[in-house]
Amino acid sequence: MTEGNFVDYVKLNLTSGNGGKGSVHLHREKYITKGGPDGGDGGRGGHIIARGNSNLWTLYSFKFKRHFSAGHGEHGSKNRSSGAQGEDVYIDIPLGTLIKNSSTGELIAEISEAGQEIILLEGGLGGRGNWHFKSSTRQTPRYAQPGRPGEELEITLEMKVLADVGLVGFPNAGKSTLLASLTAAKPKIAEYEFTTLKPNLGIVEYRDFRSFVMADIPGIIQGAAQGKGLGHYFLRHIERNAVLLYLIPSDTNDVKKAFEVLRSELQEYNPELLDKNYIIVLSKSDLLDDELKREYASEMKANFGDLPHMMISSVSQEGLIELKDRLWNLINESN
Ligand SMILES: Nc1nc2c(ncn2[C@@H]2O[C@H](COP(=O)(O)OP(=O)(O)OP(=O)(O)O)[C@@H](O)[C@H]2O)c(=O)[nH]1
Ligand SMILES: [Mg+2]
Repeated sequence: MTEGNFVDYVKLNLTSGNGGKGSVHLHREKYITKGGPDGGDGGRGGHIIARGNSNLWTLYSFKFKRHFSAGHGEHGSKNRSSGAQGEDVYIDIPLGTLIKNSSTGELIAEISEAGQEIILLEGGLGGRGNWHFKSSTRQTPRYAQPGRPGEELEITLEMKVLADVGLVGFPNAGKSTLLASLTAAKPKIAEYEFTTLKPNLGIVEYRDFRSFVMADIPGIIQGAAQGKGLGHYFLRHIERNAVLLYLIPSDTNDVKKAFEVLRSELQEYNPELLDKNYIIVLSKSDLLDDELKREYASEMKANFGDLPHMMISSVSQEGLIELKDRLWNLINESN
């Protein structure tokens, strides 16, 4: 399965507001017979503004509302009073969404922060009232600008579907292999480091037709939070996963140390990552003979105690069914 299958799309039609007309008005007052021009400016039309909202997780709300029109500016009036501005319309958009121009495919913006605002379409400018056009030769201009019309645009929102489980581990830990054995995804797998350069997602079919989404990301190395290896580029992908699976290969000398390095990289990047539910998984158990397996099992028990931990092999399939059960429970505890 490719990444493309996990992207949700929606098309929206946007119309910004027309600018109000400038006013043609000549000042009139008792005792002043011939006042000058005093027609005010039209108000600008409303903008259409995209706004990042961290409480939204899907594009679902747009299934019911696809047209957004901003308000028109009001016309100017006498005494140089400007027309009111047309009402701006804000479209709340989940974080991690790309906004593209539907007809050209051009990227307009990426919404990545709560409160981030981007004007997608400007409202038309209000026309200038006739008092702007007064000159020595033209004392009483009977002309004012019309407002500029609003614009129309069709945009496409593209959002990466959130993964329920994020795989965290050093390069070569076997993350992609695990994804490939639990899902129909076909990530690249190789015996060298940094085989995976961008996240892969797969759907884990679970019993009774249930399923969850697992994300495989590039390997983490010490210093990743400061940009070593593939750095920040990938850490942001696990910020949005419900559960973390720390994968540590069984040819690691010090499993506890490896786990601590992974945790401290995540912590340095974003301490909230440590609040997520997680499980520590020793991979490649097929490389161990029974005696070594027992040794690792008791070492993990001693180091991790009640923290969720287990041993698996993607090659021999050992532990994979239990792993799915445990992940399912952790995901549901997190929700
Ligand atoms: N014996 C054995 N080898 C495994 C197992 N899982 C993965 N491997 C091997 O370990 C190597 C690395 O596997 P990958 O799945 O590419 O590791 P990764 O964690 O995705 O690595 P990066 O993408 O570089 O971060 C490959 O040669 C795999 O064949 C396993 O369960 N048993
Ligand atoms: Mg990989």
